[in-house]
Amino acid sequence: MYDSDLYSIRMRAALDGPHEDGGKHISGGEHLSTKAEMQIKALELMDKAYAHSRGEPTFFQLTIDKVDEDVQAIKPLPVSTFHSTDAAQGRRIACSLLADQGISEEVIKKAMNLLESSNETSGALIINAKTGERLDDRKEKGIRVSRLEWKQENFEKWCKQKGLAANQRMKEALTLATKVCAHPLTIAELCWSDDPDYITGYVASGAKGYQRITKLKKYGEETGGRLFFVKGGQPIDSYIHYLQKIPVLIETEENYELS
Ligand code: WAQ
Ligand code: MG
Repeated sequence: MYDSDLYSIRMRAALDGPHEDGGKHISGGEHLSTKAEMQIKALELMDKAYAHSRGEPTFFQLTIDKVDEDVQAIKPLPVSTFHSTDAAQGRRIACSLLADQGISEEVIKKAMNLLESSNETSGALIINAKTGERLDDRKEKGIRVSRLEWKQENFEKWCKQKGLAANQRMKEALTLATKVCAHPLTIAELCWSDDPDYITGYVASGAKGYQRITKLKKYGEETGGRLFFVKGGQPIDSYIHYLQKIPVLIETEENYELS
């Protein structure tokens, strides 16, 4: 199925010291790569960190791990777009899309408050969809989803077929949402960027796909993040293991190899 060794490349960058010493999160990024493409991917991550609208990092870390686990190939979630006139309307749309997944008004309100007040998280917060309680114990670090990739060429072809612009942000976010929503514990994801210059966000679910909302925050704001709403009453250790460790490639055709 997949005959080449794979490497997980992860990057994190912060301002005024590393995250663990209180530095401000600037940027993170992750790739799955063959050895041949490792340098290109590492350079992409450097570019991402050092040309960032949240500021110029003073700390940058790159970690490379050889991947031993078997790769799972999954189809991208279908994409739909909701046009909002401003952030307030966008949030109302997001609330109704989350309610479609059976999440109560009270839990959605709690969740919105969490994202509205969060500008220091570098990962996602895992939320019990029934109670709104946070299930991971990672404080402002959250859980970073890693080991995921969508080959650029396949992504561009797929966008053309679907009549979508091949937007890199969407590529990253749709890759992540597809991995997250492929797990049976995930009910939905809510995301908007913490970058002040990016205001489009989304609600994603296995049931309804990747639902973009064109304006989900005010231009210039640095609050944002990711919430994963999960079924309650289940241990989340293996869920976290899946998010961090199981390699996932987005497959759009029979041939989904990275090279
Ligand atoms: N795993 C977990 N959480 C993450 C990850 C990850 N790999 N990457 C980012 N986050 C969290 C983290 O808290 C960030 O601060 C926050 O999400 C926002 O990340 O047009 O660009 O990369 O369809 O700033 C969505 C819409 C864009 C794209 C989201 O998020 C579109 C975006 P950012
Ligand atoms: Mg960001």
